[in-house]
Amino acid sequence: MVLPAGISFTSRNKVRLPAAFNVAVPFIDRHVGEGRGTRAAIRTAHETVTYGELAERVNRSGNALRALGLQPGQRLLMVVKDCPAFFYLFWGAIKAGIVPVPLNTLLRGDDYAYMIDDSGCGLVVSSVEFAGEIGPALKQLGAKAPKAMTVDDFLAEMVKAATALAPVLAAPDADCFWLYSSGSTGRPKGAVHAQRDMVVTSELYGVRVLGVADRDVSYSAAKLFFAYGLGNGMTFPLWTGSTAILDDRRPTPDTTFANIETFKPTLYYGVPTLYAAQLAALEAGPRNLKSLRACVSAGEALPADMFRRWQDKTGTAILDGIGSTEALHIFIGNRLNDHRPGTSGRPVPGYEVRILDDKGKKVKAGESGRLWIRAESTAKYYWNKPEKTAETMVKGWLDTGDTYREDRDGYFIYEGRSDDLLKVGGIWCSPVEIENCLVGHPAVLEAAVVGQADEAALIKPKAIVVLKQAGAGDEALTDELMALCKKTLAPYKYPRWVEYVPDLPKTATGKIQRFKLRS
Ligand code: 3UK
Repeated sequence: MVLPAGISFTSRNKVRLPAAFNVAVPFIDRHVGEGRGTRAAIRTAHETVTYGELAERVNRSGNALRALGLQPGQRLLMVVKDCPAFFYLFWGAIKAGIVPVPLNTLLRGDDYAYMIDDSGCGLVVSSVEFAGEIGPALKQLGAKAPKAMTVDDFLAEMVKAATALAPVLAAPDADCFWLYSSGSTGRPKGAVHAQRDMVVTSELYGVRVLGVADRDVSYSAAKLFFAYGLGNGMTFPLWTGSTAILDDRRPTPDTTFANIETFKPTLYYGVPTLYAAQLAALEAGPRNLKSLRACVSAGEALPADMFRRWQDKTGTAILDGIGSTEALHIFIGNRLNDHRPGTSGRPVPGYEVRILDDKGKKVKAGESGRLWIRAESTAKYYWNKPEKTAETMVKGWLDTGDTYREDRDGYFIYEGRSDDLLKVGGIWCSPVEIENCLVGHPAVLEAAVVGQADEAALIKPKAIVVLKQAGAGDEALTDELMALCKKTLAPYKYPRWVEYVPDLPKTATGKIQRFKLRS
């Protein structure tokens, strides 16, 4: 695939872009000019959207956003399921100079209220399915609430809007879009990404590692709101003029296998928890996965045993790679012709990596330490969080918060988080948030949450609870605690096990020592 006009990469993998630039032009508009107007950009169970239609709808969307009062630089919050309107909103905003902020669609009203307020957005557009959480969030904000509408109402605005839109030009490192990322304590942080960041991930990982090209059909079970899904299911296909498959349902073994059989994708992107469920489902009988040339996994480490079982059953490798919201996509990954199960692979060319000890010195060969990376796709800063920014983004380097070791052959082995955060089904989960929910139950005095491996060797939250009345809780109480968490928090965060103890190990300053509970 030839790079778009005016864009190149140096021999050291640095991107060169025009000084006045809008990233919607190479991702959306150029395909029409290059003769791909009638090719499918998006396929769903209900419709196909061609590149020509996409370009026109992106223009209508940008015009509609401006007509709704959004100014260049203002934020558009999107709580949108995987559907073509996600593309229209995201790219329409960017082309009109507005900053789209896609949010995790699995969160609760309280989470949304925080992000709506923190972002200072001018408009919230959400799929009608999430009204039950967005409604209360807006109510909670009262007079501070911005304008809000459903995706369907927005589509109606688009119909009224003009079909031509000139791109608003900006510098390649100008703010372009945000993604929220969670921490172990405190609220989510808006990671601000620049115009050039999607160009960098699409070319360095999408094209040069995975070989994504115009004949590929990409299907990401990981949703578009996730930086991983955003790359897999939207930016890589659009960068290469190829096709993305979208499904708005919750991914299960049944829906994902049926989609692979129907749409015959060449690339499939999942997370370990889903691969585990798919492997269990494959015990019941084979499925036709012959269209796939590669499968990718990220979000949490893929156990080596799952790699082998998947290869035995399907004949296809799962390429594990580590990425992050701040890096935008995968920066260490396995390749089709170079992979080692149980590792995250080798650094993606264009991403510098180093493993540092407690004093900030490089560790000796083979020793573990904290992984830092440097590249042109990393977030510029966290919105409104100068201290977090200063801690995490230091002289162009990004602290991943992960502990890693490099083996003798240059493969990187994940050894856990440097903080207490958990990844559950590939999505962040803060132990503190779950603990705060558990102590909201009248019977609970204190709680600590740690990760524990399930039968597929994947981490899930476990609660260790001290009751107000001495003694152990019964099964009914355990059910109540699980139900409380499911109702109050994003449902994937509930503890899968509850253990009752007389007291918790604490530091002299009263901080729970979660590491003692893990062992
Ligand atoms: C962990 C992994 C071991 C690790 C993501 C691909 O997951 C993504 O972004 P998030 O911001 O989380 C980042 C953190 O998740 N992690 C991710 N992948 C792996 N740990 N092995 C892996 N393969 O702690 C990392 O710091 O939610 C993944 C592409 C884009 C992404 N945003």
